[in-house]
Amino acid sequence: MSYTSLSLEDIRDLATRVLSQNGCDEANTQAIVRTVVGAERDGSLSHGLFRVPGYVASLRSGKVNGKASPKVMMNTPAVVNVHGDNGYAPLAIERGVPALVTTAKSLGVGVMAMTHTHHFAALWPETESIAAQGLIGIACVCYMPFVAPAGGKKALFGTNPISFAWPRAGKSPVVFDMATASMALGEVQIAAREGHAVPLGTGLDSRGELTTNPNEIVKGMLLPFGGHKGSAIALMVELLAAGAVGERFSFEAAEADNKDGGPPRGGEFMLAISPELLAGPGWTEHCEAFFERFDAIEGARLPGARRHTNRKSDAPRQIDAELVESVRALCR
Ligand code: NDP
Ligand code: PYC
Repeated sequence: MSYTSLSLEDIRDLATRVLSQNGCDEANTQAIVRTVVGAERDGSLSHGLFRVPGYVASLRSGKVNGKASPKVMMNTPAVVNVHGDNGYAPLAIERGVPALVTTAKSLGVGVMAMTHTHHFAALWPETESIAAQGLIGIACVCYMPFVAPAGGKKALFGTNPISFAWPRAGKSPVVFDMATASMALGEVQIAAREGHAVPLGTGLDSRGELTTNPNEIVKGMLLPFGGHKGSAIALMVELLAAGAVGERFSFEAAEADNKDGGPPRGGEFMLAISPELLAGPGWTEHCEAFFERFDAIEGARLPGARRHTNRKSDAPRQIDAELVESVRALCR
């Protein structure tokens, strides 16, 4: 493996050039770039520059609208509807979250139903932006069928990530952001690129046999995390991110997709909750006492802590050299 050293500014410049030269307007470019740079800064390697070739493929094929202007509507006082204008998700999220936050701060809870978007990023940017306003954030999306329900050997679920962020005064939020597949597809693809085996139980080959070879899993299917329990959560994500918001299930998204390598059209479900309005004053102290107990357990760490530690460093990031070359080659 060889690496290219890039500062966060270099990463921002490269991603900006590639996206703006391949059909994104300024607003969409900047929103996507924020997720790409944030991912590389935090060490979310499967959802930073790694995704840029896919973003470009769908701009070039015309599947995704690089000049999308997402519209925010309030269907009821508690429900924020965002129509993404067939663009990438980051701009739709950035436009919708302020209305969601206002709703949750006044009613105690708000739901956001996002449709007509293409999501190819991590979910922590949206849940962290909700937590930054003192609210609990939950988000999930579905994808294309890559995951077999527990007990089955046919993919139906997407890798279906779910993220949860808990606000903390003066501290980074507690955030988890995880595929409900045993591993995100991007992580399996990176293992294949780097020639690493993955743990047994991650997925099946195309004949439905367990394998540790990531190349075989990419041709076959992933399994949910945690057997039937993860499978139930992956099912819930399909129902929330497609059924509840009125967008495509993973299998419908795949059927409608042009297979250009970029993300299919889909929706996102988001929930914001005010602990202040639910629990009343004192919730912060109460929960911080819980986190103190957690931190006292040797060997345990809070989810999100690895990323938030990485975030403090402004040193150059070491990026796979072939990836950097392939992204540079997309500049016109
Ligand atoms: P991981 O399994 O790497 O991590 C999942 C979560 O567990 C993270 O919040 C992580 O925190 C936390 N965690 C990891 N190790 C520990 C530990 N030892 N103790 C406590 N917490 C821990 O993520 P995945 O591979 O499942 O997913 C990677 C990304 O892929 C996600 O950002 C997800 O949103 C994205 N994705 C996006 C999809 C899409 O359609 N847009 C589809 C599928 C996935 P930390 O980060 O601090 O390590
Ligand atoms: O890593 O599974 C994944 C994924 C799908 C869409 C974006 N990331």
